Amino acid sequence: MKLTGAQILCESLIKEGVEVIFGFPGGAVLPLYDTLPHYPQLRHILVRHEQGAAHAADGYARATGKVGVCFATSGPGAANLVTGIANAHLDSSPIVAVTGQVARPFIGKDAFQEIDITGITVPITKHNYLVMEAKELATMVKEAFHIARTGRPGPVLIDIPRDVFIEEATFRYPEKVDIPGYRPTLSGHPTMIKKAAKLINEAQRPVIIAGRGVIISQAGAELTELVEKAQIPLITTLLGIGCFPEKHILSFGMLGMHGMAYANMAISNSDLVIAIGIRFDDRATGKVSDFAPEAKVIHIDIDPAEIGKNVRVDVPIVGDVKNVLQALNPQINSRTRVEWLAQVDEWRRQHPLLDIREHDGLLPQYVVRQIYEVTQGEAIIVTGVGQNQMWAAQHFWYQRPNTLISSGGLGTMGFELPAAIGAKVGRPDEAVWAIAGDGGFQMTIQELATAVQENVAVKIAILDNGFLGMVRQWQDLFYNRRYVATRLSGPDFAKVAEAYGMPGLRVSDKALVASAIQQAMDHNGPFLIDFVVEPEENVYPMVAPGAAISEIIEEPRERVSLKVGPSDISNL
Ligand SMILES: Cc1ncc(C[n+]2csc(CCOP(=O)(O)OP(=O)(O)O)c2C)c(N)n1
Repeated sequence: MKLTGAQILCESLIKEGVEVIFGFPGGAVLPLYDTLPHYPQLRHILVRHEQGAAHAADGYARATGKVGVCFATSGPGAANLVTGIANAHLDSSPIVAVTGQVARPFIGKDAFQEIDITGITVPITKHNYLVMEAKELATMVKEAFHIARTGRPGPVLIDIPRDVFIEEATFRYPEKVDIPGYRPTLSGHPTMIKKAAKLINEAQRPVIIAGRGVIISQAGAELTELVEKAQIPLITTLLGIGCFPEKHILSFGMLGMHGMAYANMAISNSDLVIAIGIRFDDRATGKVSDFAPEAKVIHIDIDPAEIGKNVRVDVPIVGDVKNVLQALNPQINSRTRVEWLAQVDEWRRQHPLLDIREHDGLLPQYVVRQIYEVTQGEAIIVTGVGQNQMWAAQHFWYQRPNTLISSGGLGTMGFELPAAIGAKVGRPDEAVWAIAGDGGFQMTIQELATAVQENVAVKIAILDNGFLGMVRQWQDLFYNRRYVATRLSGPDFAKVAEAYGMPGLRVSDKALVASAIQQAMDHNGPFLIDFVVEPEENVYPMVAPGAAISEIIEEPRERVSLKVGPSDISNL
């Protein structure tokens, strides 16, 4: 059967199970857009900026575990995807980005809207393709999806010249993929697994640090078995949050710069770190030479490039987390670790993170806590970057995988709204809340129009402190309170929401927070709340940049006077 390149692309996407595309048209992709109406199975969501398309595809991928897809035209359209592709790359999120390119005879001639997007995206994609013949397209799409979703997932870009969309070729979708040189190692080496089991069985003060690799590998059950059988405190990275129920008695929170003090102390005093599906990011490890100084390190990861990259490793295990844990768990002895757990628990009691000080004004932590209370923890939270991100991680208890969606590696302000739109499109059954800072929100604010036009019922909570809060916090703590370029004016976001066609509320009174959240939940459509919060609140605890994670700056004690805990916090 002969089809045009555009038809081949659409047929191939359907074969891959694609249902939604986030995109923005232009000249080079016009033949593709002209074909789309013939494929009603493919829902196209028109964003307002291509960065939004890439983030939405990323949010969709993280919320569903499927590959997210975005389209953009050549030149500026493709360039606008770059931040979103890099974001997906650093957080191992599987997306396929399709870009139009100028027609083949114009390539390399600085033609109108020509950029070398395959060149630009080499370091931020897992792989990319420039399709020079329509007959190659189906195989390339098949490979692209295979590469994006297997091994360590990540973004793949397919660049298609305008005339390739029009060229005809025989369509046959390949059954199988064969990419010599790309064979992710799935099973861990038995000798290494045996060594790891021995270390775990002999350890006196072990900790597990679990990351997004556990979520990607869907290894929650295997992780729980290991934690409970060996009675090991479980700590997560930011992106690992949700891989293990945070209300579980053996869950000891998040590590790192704004991690729980007791998690950082447990790691710093441990004799064995079992790192599972993590990449030892510097925000997690702090000063590497002082990281877990007394511990041996077992590192399980599917990407061999991660092993030994940042932290010395005693037992490397390259493989898919689920497979490795299935092989490891039977070799682990059931045992108790009364003293060690009592010690870690004692640190948890000495350094409670859950306190919110008594204050007449509206504290941002209080808003996050109220979202937790009103949703009863049943929501997907998509964060911006900065203080709002850390409070969302600290003051909400995540019980399920993929319920915290956050830009961890790249730290991309503006991720929250488009990624929340993607998450809600992928999981319409879930309540999806974007928790934003007023700075980051203004970077992709235009996607409010996308939510309205497509009636995507995201709920948006802006923690509006009138500052680029996290940067102001660094100026406060490390630059003698010289607030340069961090005071931020912004609009009344509730009015902006209304102008875009969705309801908006502006809340500065503590007493009205819960009812506003409830009102948003009850509304059948997108809804925005502009929470005008205390402008100079800081995130604690904090480890200063470059310091060891054991050097924890805690909230000044006199400010912590009232405990406002969620009703079920006694289960912790
Ligand atoms: C695109 C981008 N530019 C700059 C930064 C640096 N940065 C990190 S946090 C932050 C402040 C964020 O302010 P806001 O969005 O208001 O959130 P808050 O920290 O106040 O919660 C900045 C500027 C970034 N992470 N991303």
